[in-house]
Amino acid sequence: MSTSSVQPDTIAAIATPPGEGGIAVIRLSGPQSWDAVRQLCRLPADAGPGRVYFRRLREPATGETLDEGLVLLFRTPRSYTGEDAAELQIHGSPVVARRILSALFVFGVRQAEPGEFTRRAFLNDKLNLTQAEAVLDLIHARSEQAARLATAQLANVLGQRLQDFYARLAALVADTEAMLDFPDDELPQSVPAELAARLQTLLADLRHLLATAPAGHRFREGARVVLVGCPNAGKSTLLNRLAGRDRAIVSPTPGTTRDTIEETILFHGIPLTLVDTAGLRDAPSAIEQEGVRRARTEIDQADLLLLLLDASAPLSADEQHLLAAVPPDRTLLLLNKTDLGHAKRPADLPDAFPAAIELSLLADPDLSPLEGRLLDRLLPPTAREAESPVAISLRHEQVLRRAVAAIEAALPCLEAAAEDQILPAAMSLREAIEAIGQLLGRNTPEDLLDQMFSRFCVGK
Ligand SMILES: Nc1nc2c(ncn2[C@@H]2O[C@H](COP(=O)(O)OP(=O)(O)OP(=O)(O)O)[C@@H](O)[C@H]2O)c(=O)[nH]1
Ligand SMILES: [Mg+2]
Repeated sequence: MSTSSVQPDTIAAIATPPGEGGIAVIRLSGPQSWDAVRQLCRLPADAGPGRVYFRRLREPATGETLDEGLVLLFRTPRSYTGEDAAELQIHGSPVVARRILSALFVFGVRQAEPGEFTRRAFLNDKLNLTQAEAVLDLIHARSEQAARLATAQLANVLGQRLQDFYARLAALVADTEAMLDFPDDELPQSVPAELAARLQTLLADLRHLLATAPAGHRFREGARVVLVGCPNAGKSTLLNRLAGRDRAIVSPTPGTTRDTIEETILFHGIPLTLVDTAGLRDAPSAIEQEGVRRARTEIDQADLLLLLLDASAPLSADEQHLLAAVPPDRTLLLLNKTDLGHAKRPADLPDAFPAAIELSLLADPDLSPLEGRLLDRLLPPTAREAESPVAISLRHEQVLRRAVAAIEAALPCLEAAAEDQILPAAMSLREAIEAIGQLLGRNTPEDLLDQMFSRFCVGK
């Protein structure tokens, strides 16, 4: 979707991660890319795509050999970006890769910005915006599920669905606006009713897609799960059990954990950052006080809190303070140490919280009741039912909600079948179509694109 008439310049970047490796890849895109590579590698004048060249790469000024490697050329539009492009596969030394990149700059090539290759692919219609976003998702995927979703989105599964919505909305706008041409009092009542019915079906389909948002968000972003409680409640024991290894020190001495300890696990395909914190109490030592301060910061940042209480002792003043300090809607209460007794029960805890889970981290071989509840909180069963190859991101969700609101505004106008309601209906439908178009990258504001592509790495 080229909006700019300015001839693009030629960009280059190291596409492989920094550090040593088997190979490093330098990619170029733009009108000068073949020329620059030809000069650097002394390629034959008739060199072109479809062949792989093994060449020496030489420093332009001195002729010194910088490395040897494979050279590939791509002709517009059959490249990732849609432009003339080239790829150099060299030895995986960061020093050599940087020297070769600098040598290319001599031939009028410049360093690429983050995401600039993918942005060019988007501008040249090689990818729509949902596919460009999928490239980013795929690179950052932290679980198989996230990678699978990104692959489907890259294959344009989401794009096709949105294109279908776009086409249906465009037809609805045209048919609604056609009604404006009817002379007064001659509007057939069946027409707006038929349009309203089509709009209802479209609305249901949009809502169906919206229902995939919680899963899309979780699998992409994961969740930060923070373990809190009084000293000795069993927080570090829980971290170790969920992580499946002895990550944190466990001891009968209250105040063992002083700093926050993080461990990342995959939980049903969701990347979870588990955070063990210092036990919360009126801390006796300065070090422990700092730990308590950090624990409080973690409480604010958590997606979900697991608050551990000692089931074998009556509710203490510290525990009461804690219950008052955590947000019930983001907290799961655990009554641990049931092997030592039941001095308190779920019914003794404030009603504002969902029912507490009774368990013994020491004696229970199986934590599946806790894991089941944890999964329900992270990914509600309704979100799991909506399992589909597509799961939308936060950006998609926000824009789709705008489209849904606009359609909801248009519907009663059409259902009223009154002549003076047709124009407002058409205007609302145009708002909806604009929102769907924005998801696909049609008329997407420049600053939004900047924001999106700046999240890519250099070289992608
Ligand atoms: N009997 C019993 N002991 C437990 C249970 N869970 C943990 N413990 C013991 O309780 C003690 C404290 O456990 P930790 O996991 O270190 O507790 P913590 O909440 O991390 O404590 P701090 O780091 O001091 O805040 C250890 O001796 C654990 O073995 C349980 O279910 N039953
Ligand atoms: Mg601890």
